[in-house]
Amino acid sequence: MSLGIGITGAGVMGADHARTLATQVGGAKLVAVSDPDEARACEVARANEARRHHTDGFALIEDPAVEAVIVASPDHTHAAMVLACLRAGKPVLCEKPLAPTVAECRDLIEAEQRTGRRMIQVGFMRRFDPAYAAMHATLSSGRLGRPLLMHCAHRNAAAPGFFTPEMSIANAAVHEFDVVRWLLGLEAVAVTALRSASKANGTLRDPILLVLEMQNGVPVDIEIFMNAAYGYDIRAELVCENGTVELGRPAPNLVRNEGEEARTFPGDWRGRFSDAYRLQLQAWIGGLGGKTQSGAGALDGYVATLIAQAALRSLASGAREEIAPAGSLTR
Ligand code: ISE
Repeated sequence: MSLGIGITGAGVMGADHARTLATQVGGAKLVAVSDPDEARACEVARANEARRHHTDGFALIEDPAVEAVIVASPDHTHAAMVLACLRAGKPVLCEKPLAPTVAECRDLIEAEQRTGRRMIQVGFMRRFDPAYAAMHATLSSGRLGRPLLMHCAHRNAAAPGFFTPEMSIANAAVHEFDVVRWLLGLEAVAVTALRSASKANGTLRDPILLVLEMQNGVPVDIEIFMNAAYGYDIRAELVCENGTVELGRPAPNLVRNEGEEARTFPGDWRGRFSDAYRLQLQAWIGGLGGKTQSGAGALDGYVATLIAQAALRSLASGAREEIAPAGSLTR
């Protein structure tokens, strides 16, 4: 039987999820799309054979044809949309961040707990990326020994026009916060953020260097560069007692031409992480209806936002900021 899925937000990610759902994922069907821009909602719905569209995300959530929801509307709408899904009893896959503030994330965890079941998955799709999964498997095999430290870089060719300085951390670096916790199985205890002398690129003033201190004394450095100009480039190398494991490069082919050899970088994350998005959606749909659900949950969304808030404080203060333990909140 095919589950009816609704998507709130018909922007870059909403349209991408709609296409992946319509063409590459089994067991579910896109039935409705919402966007305040009606023409856009209608276009994404029609292109992916969904019969219904709405200009209001809450109307989509209430739509009886919608049995589960993907929230891909702007970050500041996430908390209200997810809460509406919980009230309507509809499972939700929410794009990251779960919500921009720790208080909103905490409210969502509590609201989910009141339903008595796991209803929220957060779109930290890197957990499903084959290269990150292979890195996880290598570390888990134990052959490299214990992890000692980790290097990460997160480079975009150019930040979208709507990007604010806070979003470099609250929207982009949250991917690293989540995947590092997931890979190492350790929590972050402190963060220090350093801004570079800065490339002349307006208000973002990037790149930013973050140093996360994880439990067990494992440091992780993360470069966030939203205007790296040359392409989308995600790097990670885990340094362990007996060796290292580094994330493979996404472009498999080497092109030789006019005295040079080159690999091509994807323009943005949709190309680099297309497998991850597909596998994430398939796993989410497969896990609905009471079966075991994989992927990041509400608590993971909360922790990522908790680290992001501490990193933003560090950026403002120039000081090392401690990260409060997730405390009594339970998975
Ligand atoms: C974007 O929102 C994403 O989710 C991408 O995965 C990330 O790499 C990019 O920096 C974000 O802006």
